[in-house]
Amino acid sequence: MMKQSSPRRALVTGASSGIGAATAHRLTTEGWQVFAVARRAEKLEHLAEQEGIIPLACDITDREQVDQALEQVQAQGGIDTLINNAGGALGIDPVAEGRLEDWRWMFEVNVLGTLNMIQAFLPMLRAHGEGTILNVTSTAGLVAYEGGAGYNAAKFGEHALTGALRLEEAEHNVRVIEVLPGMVHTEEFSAKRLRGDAAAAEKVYAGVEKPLVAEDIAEVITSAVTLPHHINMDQIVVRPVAQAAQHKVIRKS
Ligand code: 8X3
Repeated sequence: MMKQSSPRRALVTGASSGIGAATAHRLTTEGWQVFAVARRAEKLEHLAEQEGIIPLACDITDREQVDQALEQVQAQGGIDTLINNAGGALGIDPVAEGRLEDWRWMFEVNVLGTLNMIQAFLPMLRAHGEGTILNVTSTAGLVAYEGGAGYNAAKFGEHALTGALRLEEAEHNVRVIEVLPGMVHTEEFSAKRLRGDAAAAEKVYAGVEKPLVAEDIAEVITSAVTLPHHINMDQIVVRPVAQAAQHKVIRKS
């Protein structure tokens, strides 16, 4: 069996911005080598300047592209850690009016894209001997809320996939970590969900003292994957103090 390689090597999806970009940066400052994956190559250019980051353009919803990414990673030494961060929400419609195309996109990127990555990279992680998979899901995968149904359904799905995977992979010594962020103020999450309405997106965080930022989640992810391999932080729910629960957010005007 191989031991943890030195330096550690990860692949991070959704790495062009937000939590993914912050995680790629944070890991490289800790001495890791990081394959930074995003759909469009031009969105990864700014990352390429950082030592230790290898940009890799790949649409995770396209299995052929994922298999090509696997080949490139294999050719460049492989990974011991897969961080499935790509995902997102689209729309805040009630179930009665939800748009099928939004639901489809959310299932594709949150559930099936994650599945593609796991299926492609599992043999490499098993062969390593001390592999790690970390899925960034959401508190939306634990509690449903009004206007959240499509995103809730997708994140409940990704949460379930993660739980089953942990049970299945323990015998292969692949640890499976789930990070479930609550309210995180990133430049893209709410803007995308609210179809580009920047003012409405800012209102999501209005009056919230110290909402979490991408770097906060990157810190949690880095801690979890840096712990000795026999320690599995299997579910980590991360919220700002001001968000005591999905339905209870303290706002100061
Ligand atoms: C984001 C958290 O509260 O918008 O995944 O569902 S929330």
